[in-house]
Amino acid sequence: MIIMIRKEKYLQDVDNEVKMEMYDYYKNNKHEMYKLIENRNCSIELKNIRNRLIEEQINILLDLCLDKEVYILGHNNPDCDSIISSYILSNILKSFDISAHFCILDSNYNYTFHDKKLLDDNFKYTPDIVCDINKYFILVDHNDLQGISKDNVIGAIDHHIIKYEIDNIIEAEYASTSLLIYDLFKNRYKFNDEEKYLIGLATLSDTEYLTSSRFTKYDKILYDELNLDIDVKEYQRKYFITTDFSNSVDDNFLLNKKEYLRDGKKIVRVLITSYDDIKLDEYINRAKELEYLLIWVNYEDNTTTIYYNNDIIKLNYILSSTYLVFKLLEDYKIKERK
Ligand SMILES: [Mn+2]
Repeated sequence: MIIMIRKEKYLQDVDNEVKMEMYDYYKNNKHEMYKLIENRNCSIELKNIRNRLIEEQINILLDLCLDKEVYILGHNNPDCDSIISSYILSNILKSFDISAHFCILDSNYNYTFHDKKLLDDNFKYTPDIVCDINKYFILVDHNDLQGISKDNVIGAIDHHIIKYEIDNIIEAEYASTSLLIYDLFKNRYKFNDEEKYLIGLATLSDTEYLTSSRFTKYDKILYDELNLDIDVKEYQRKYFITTDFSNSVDDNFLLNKKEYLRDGKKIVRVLITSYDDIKLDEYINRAKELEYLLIWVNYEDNTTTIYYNNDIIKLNYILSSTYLVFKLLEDYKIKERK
């Protein structure tokens, strides 16, 4: 197959007015560079360097795609953000004359039940189903290999913690990968209204409908830029799936638990989401018996209750990220000791 490339279509000039010495430091320390790119909140001094590094990373990624047939892949059990970011990125690459496919793998890639209705109602495209993984992939919304050979992965665009399994990663703390892709490419690609709508939906889904702490003021600026005509509360009522309390407590513990390793210690956390606190005590008692960490989020009152190690912590805001709950527990312990 012959693929025609017009490189000038995407290449952008990078800002030359950065402090070369500092720039070289990051350029020569990939680990440090990724960490700088990750942090949207970096100092003003570093902002230009960060921007330049990001633009260069995009150029590197696009360069690597030029002579290849590229498959854009989200994580397994894909959610709205995985599916939409792979779809959108494939459109962007195609606009640069890159042969790109938005895809899923043939096993373990059913849409997650959380987002199935949201996708079924709003997303009309079908991904390519890939059986043979001997292809070139760009990963979106995750950055671990999940069985794919490192040599077959060109790069990744993601908003989760970097696992350092692959090269050429653009990872930053955005509300959704879709919103990150929008920000990365908005000067190079003209997003149409439908694409903006889909990016909005992925962002709603990844932020519990704009209520989670993951949705920062920077994300809000970008989200507003999409200029969507969406009644968020209505979408939340329609599509946001909270814990099904017709299940037994133990079934819900099983369905909503995840294991974490923290300072060498295994912690099992259960995340329960609800519109009231009626069954809260029952769940706390069970978490106590099992010695689990329980995070209970009430989306009606916008409150969070955390049970861990015989302590109950009540928050007057939503904190559903387990990672942030760990940080909160650690801070709380330090304050206790003082
Ligand atoms: Mn995501």
